[in-house]
Amino acid sequence: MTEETLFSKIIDKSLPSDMVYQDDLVTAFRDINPAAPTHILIVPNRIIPTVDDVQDSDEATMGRMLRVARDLAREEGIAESGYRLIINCREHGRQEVPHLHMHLLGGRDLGFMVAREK
Ligand code: DGP
Repeated sequence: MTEETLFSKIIDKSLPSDMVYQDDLVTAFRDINPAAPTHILIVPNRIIPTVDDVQDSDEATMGRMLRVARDLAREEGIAESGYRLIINCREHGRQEVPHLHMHLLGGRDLGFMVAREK
């Protein structure tokens, strides 16, 4: 069995969060340290450590994450102005929590996608 993660405890509600959505495949909650007016994390209920660990059988879950992102962006009123979806992976991606998650960020101009090396 896969070990518990911070996010799996949020998913099973043993840790509190500002949860905005949950279904059979995914859960969404507000980031504890928001980087934009809207900053929501959309995570698979199944513990998948990184994008590199996604299985072919997770295809429906990956699609659900995008659909939920679209719906939440509309609910947050940022669909028209635009937003960014980010999934960090491992060390170079600066992934901090080893439970796959997609950041939904919006509500302001987010600047360039990646800081360029000087
Ligand atoms: P990443 O660097 O992609 O692994 O992003 C991890 C995000 O998780 C980071 O933006 C902060 C957020 N986070 C960490 N701990 C908690 C927590 O306990 N609750 C919530 N809601 N968010 C958390």
